[in-house]
Amino acid sequence: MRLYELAGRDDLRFSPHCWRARLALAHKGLEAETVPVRFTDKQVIAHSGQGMLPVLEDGERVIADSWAIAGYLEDAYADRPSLFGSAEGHGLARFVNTWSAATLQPAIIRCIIKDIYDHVDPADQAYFRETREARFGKSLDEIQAGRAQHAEALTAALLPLRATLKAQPWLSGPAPLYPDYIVFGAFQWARCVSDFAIIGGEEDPLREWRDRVAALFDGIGDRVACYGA
Ligand SMILES: N[C@@H](CCC(=O)N[C@@H](CS)C(=O)NCC(=O)O)C(=O)O
Repeated sequence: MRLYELAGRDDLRFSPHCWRARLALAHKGLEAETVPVRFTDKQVIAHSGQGMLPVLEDGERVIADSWAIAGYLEDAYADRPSLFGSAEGHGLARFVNTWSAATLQPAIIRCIIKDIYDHVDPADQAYFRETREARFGKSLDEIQAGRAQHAEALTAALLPLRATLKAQPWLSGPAPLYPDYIVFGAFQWARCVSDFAIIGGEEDPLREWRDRVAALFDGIGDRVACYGA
C-alpha cells in the first residue's frame, strides 16, 4: 500500500486529512509506504483524478479523500478491527467528519494560518498564500492577527467536544474509533505547525484526550516534530 501525504518544509507531515488516513491504517493494523507530495507537485497524484491529499493506493485501487479511504479500509479489511463499530457508528462518524470540516477546521485555521504558511515548503509558499488569501479575502497576517478573537470562537465551538470528553474517555465512548481520529487530525495539524495554545493545560480533558490519541499505535502522533502546545 502507498499513502500519498501532503508534505511541508523539512518533510513535515501536518495535513489533518492525511493524519486521519494514517490513523485509520494503523487501527486496521495495515502498513503503507508514505509518499510526500508538495502543494505544487500535484502531478504525482494525477492518476487519482483529483488534486487533494491524502490518496491511498492498494494494489490496483486508487482512493482519494480521507472519508472515502476510511470507508474503503473498513469494507476491504472487514476482518480487521472496525473503524466505525457498526452501520450506526458509520452514520454518526459522518456527522463528526462534516462538523470537523464545517466548524472545527475553519475555527482552527484562523488561529494558525500564518504558522501553516511558515511550515509549508518554500516552493509552495506563493501558492499557499495566493489560494488562502483568495479564500478568506484577507492577508494571512491579517487573519492571524485576529487570533485572540478567533480563539474565543474556537473555544465556543469546542464546547460539545469538552463536555463529551469529560463524560467518557474517547469520543466514540469506551474505545477510540474513526471519529477520534477525525478530530485528532485537526489538533495534530495545529500542534505540528504552531505553538499557539488552542487547547488548555493539564486540566483540560481535551488535551488529555489528544495526548492519549497521539500515544496510540506506539506513539503514532508523537513521532513527528511538534510544538506540543
Ligand atoms: N475532503 C478531503 C479534503 C482533503 C484536503 O483538503 N487536503 C488538503 C491537505 S489537508 C490538500 O490536499 N490541499 C491541497 C491544496 O490545497 O492544493 C479529504 O477529507 O481528504
